[in-house]
Amino acid sequence: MIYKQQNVGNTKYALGRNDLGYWLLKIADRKPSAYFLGLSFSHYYFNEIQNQPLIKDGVLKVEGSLVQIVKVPRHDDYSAIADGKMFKVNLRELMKDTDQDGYNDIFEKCFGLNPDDKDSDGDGVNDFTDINPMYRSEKNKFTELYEMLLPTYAGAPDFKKDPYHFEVFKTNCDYFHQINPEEYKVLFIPENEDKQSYYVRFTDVCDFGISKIRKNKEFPERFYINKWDSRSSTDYAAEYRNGKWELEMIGGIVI
Ligand SMILES: [Ca+2]
Ligand SMILES: [Ca+2]
Ligand SMILES: [Ca+2]
Repeated sequence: MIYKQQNVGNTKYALGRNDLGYWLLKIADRKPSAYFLGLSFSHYYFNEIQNQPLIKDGVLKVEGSLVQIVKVPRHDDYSAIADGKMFKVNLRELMKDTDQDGYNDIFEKCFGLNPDDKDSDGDGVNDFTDINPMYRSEKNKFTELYEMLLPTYAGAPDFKKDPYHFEVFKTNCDYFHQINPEEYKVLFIPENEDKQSYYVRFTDVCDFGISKIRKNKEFPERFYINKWDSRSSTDYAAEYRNGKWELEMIGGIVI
């Protein structure tokens, strides 16, 4: 979603939002870049019509309200607690990219990447192009099980080419962390609140989840795993046979 666009000299700016939050988009010399604002959509609502210039004197100015999200099933409702606000963000602070990897410091801090290292997980691939920038990918049967259960988007745009599109999962599972997804970039949030950044603690950025893998004590080759999204939750029994996982749906609910 794009809010407002503005040209400043030869540079084009726009305010946008995706599943992670708000971004300032910039096109200079035909080169696009995006800077994460770090302002949670759980707390900040931006007016769809912006009457003032977006950029002025090195400051980004956004009109909106301070809100509180009231959760109702399937969608969020907003209730404003203060209307008619003007939010100001210093452009120099916003665009600061200490390690020059293409993600601004604010984004890296909000999502647990290293703002001082181009290659947060040390696998030789820079954060900006790494499909799983937080953890090194490993290949084993349990990471394979997670890869099989990842949500897919049939006929969707090629998210892999979009460095600003991520699926975010909340998990402490090492096997899940080590996936090498095919369709889109991934980020992981720690399960423990005290290890989460302020931003993700207060912003609902997870649309999907996959549980830890549970063992069956009597049948060591049988495992259980649960997958959920905003509308459903499915339980699977999984068995690894002849180098392949066989999944059996054993329960679930639709909301
Ligand atoms: Ca950076
Ligand atoms: Ca980095
Ligand atoms: Ca990397």
